[in-house]
Amino acid sequence: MSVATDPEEQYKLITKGLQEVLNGQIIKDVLEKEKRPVKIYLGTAPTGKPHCGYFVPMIKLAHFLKAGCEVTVLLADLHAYLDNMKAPLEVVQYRAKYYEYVIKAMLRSINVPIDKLRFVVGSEYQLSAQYTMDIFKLSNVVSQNDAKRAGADVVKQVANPLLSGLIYPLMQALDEEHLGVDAQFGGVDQRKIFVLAEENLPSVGYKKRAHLMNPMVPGLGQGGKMSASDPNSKIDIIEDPKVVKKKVNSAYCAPGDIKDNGLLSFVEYVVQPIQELLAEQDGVFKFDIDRPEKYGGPISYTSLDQLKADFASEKLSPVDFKAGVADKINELLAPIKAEFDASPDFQEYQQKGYHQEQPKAEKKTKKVKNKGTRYPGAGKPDGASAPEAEAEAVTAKLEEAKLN
Ligand code: STL
Repeated sequence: MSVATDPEEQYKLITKGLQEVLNGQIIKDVLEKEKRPVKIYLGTAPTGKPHCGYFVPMIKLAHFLKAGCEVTVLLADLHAYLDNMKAPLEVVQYRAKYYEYVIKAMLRSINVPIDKLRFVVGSEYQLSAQYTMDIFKLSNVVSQNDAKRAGADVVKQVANPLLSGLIYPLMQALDEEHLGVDAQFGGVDQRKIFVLAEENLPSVGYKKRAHLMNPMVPGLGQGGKMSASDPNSKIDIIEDPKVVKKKVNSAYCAPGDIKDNGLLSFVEYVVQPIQELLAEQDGVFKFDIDRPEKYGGPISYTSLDQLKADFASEKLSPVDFKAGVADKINELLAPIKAEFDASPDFQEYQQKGYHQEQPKAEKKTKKVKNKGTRYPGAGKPDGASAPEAEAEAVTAKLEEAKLN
């Protein structure tokens, strides 16, 4: 992979395909005036198993690295915990490791050199005295309302919201300073937190960062939905080829409909950009469908527009298109699966991180009256322990997981 050195070319690559850029001038100044690598980070909370949608941010990491940037991936373990305990402390360290292995394998699978890529686990610095003091400082300049609104698109919304949901956005803003970056990258769903960071870091003596936002790419369910309760709406990165076929076959894909079509979006936002990256040339596209002879034989597309046009006019049927997509996904996942199969560590992290994962059955919940602060445990998930014990357990469990 060749690395871009011309500031204009670098900036184009850094912002390629993004939906929105805030304060791009900060990046231009680093490239043109300071003439040093731009430092960018992507934060991810290691909760559920990474799925094929993960290729979308990975493609951007590839662009950043190709533009000579120093890229950090923050494995935000405490954020995963703060977000309604989406990842319990017992397993969050394993999930963080699993994410690291998956991300590295994904990048290697698309020929991206990862020597300039740094992984940081949040709890490594977010439990320091200085970071804690910064949360307190920020909590003195950000209103409860603003913190709540900032997290509205990111923090799971529940009937009786916990205080953790207000801390989450403050910490994300502080991560920019503590990771020492020039810019933060994420999906456009992060926008409100990004704006909170821009508006408030200067009030506690830190500089404002640039923000880079990817569009949201639809999943495989109807209306582009990806739902935790429907396992068919997401294809894991480590998935058996037969399961891939099954999930693709069950994806919503109405004949002639190119608007509400998650598979077509996948081709547009993942397959094509990866091909462009691998070929180091824009506009390349190759999509082959191994159609049986009795239905007309193999088809080969060299343009996404042609593929879309044929699907829209129903010249290309959902069945044939799905067969092509399933093959493509399996082709993309094969080298990643091979790394997984060859690495006992990779397997161990998956096993330990997700062994207790069970499909969330719709639980019948009793309507609990909001009893306010006189009842500190009210509305907490089952099994939550006393606050002091919980606090000690946090540090102990994180330490224990690190030692293992
Ligand atoms: C998710 C899903 C997602 C993004 C994130 C979490 C981001 C988390 C995060 C945490 C701390 C940071 C930055 C980002 O400093 O799409 O569950």
